[in-house]
Amino acid sequence: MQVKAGPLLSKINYPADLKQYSESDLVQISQELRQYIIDVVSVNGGHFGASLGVVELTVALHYALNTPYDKLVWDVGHQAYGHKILTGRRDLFHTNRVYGGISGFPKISESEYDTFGVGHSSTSISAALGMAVASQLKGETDRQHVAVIGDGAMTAGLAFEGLNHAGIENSNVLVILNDNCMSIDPNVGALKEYLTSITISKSYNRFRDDISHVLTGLSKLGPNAHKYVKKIEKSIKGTLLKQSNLFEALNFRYFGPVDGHDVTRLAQTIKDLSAIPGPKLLHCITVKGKGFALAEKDQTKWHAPGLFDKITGEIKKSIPDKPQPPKYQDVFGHTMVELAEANDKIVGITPAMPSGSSLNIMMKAMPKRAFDVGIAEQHAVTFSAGLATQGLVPFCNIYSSFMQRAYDQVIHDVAIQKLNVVFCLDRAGLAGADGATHHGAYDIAYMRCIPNLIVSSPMNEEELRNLMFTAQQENIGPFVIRYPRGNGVMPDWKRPFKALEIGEGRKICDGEDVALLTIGHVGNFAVEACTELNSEGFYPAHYDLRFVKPLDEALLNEVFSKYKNVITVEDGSLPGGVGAAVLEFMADNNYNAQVVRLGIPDKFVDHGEQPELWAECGYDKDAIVKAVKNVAVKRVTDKMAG
Ligand SMILES: Cc1ncc(C[n+]2csc(CCOP(=O)(O)OP(=O)(O)O)c2C)c(N)n1
Repeated sequence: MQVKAGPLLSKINYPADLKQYSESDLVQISQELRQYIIDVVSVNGGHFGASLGVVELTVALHYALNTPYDKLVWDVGHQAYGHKILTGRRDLFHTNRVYGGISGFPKISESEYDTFGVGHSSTSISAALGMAVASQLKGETDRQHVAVIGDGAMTAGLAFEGLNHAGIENSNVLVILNDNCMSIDPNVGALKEYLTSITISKSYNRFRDDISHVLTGLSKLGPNAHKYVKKIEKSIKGTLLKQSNLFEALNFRYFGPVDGHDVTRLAQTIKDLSAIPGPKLLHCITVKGKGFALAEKDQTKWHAPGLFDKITGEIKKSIPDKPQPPKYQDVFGHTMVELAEANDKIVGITPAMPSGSSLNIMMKAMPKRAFDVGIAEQHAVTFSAGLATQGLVPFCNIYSSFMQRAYDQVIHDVAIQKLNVVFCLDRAGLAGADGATHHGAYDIAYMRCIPNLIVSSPMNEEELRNLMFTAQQENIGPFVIRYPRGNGVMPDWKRPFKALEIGEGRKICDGEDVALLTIGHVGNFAVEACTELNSEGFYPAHYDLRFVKPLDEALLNEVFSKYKNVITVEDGSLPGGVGAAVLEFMADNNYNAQVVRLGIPDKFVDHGEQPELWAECGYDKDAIVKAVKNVAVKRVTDKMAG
């Protein structure tokens, strides 16, 4: 649905149009931009609070900088809606995150203003530094390079790797720290406490005022003005900063904290900072959800609230007429508490996704035994490994795509040492509207090649519970359980626990001509497909592998002895996936069957609703029906003929 922009915003297609306005118009432009985001996101969905919080910063940046010549890099990119609207995509914004529409994150192929593709956090400083060093090598010394990074994203090791390097390269990098004290959930850790302390400290506020005073006058003083700033800074630095300011200690010049909602002052400050060479950090204080009262109040809920009524703030939820199956993540969350009540060795770990993973259920019930470690996937894995060396059983819950960050830790810290860490990979498979950066497409391929790992995937809620129960038993070794975003299939999911045999799959139904081999939730697509096929006279067999590693060899021997056609179905990449594992088994054991593999092809899949993407990739119910009909023989039974 197209939404009408306000009178000033409707004339801004690109930053050049924004620059036609005077500084005094920036407040109204910000208001109109904020309203436009509210209007569209309320009917279209998407991330919300983060973009509202940086409206003024976005306007100020595009007003003060010369984008796209100057390079503006957004961290994570979930806050870049205002940026998209001001850079040629206002009239496309209603297609944000929609199948075939624009991406919910900056994307190089979408616009020259999107300098770097994002979705995962904490890349902006390294990327901006790379651009800055390239400019230096090319002699483009007038070019600005700005990384906008949140206090949540700043907790990651990668951000510090970037700061550490930038501090010794004398290149033109401005890091804008967008400090709203929030990650998706409240931000955690000592860095957050440090940022709060410098924000409220009297000396820093005095320093801030001195600096802003000088900076405000700077543009009037002409090209040599930064010399004066240096002079003043120097006098303060010796006594106050170097010893006590983290960023100064890393050779950054620290400015702030400043009010991130004062658009005019921000624009002036950014202009002034452009005249100062070398690495700089501007500490902006903002409010996540700014300008939409409910979003300011419950910032976690309004991070990505879904559709809502923009007047009443009521979040729209369809009310089902019968009990619905739960989300897999909630089954994980509740089961954690149940298991941990019975086994005091169990602890829970999440890197900054308490509500996204539902570990918050355990954090509330057992605050001492569940840890949010910040956006720090590598640390989450090695921290879990450390816990496991001492006999604890850590359940480390990481979204499949974010686990890509911690691959070496899985191998080096957990698998080689055969430690009892349970990895619960949420959002495995195609994740939906977040798109290519967030699809959990590769975990089967990258996990199944690691020795000592058990890799599994439940077909439903009961199986998830049983896999979790199995994984926490003594000396089981490293154990991966992958499950998708969204709901399972069992409204009545809370069944008693049952230990499963490691590497044992199960037969769902016998059949003729062709066997379907599935792993995980997509097994339900096969069940639906079989129901439809049976009604049309096709009778495929169906097996749920349950384990990717070790594979159920007895089951596969049965399949290859009985069937000359095999169809594998997985919600993961075909290269290296379960189908590939089945082919390896077939070749290694001298079987000779026709194997068709359904799953995610060798390409990056864009955003859309999950069913749209399953259909695009060809492994939804219809695709399975089609694949079976291609190879199976139709039987006309008495029942059908009658
Ligand atoms: C590597 C990685 N881990 C986790 C996430 C999930 N995630 C998206 S936004 C976000 C919070 C970011 O907080 P912050 O940088 O402070 O930005 P804010 O939302 O507060 O504006 C998290 C944890 C991610 N995008 N990337």
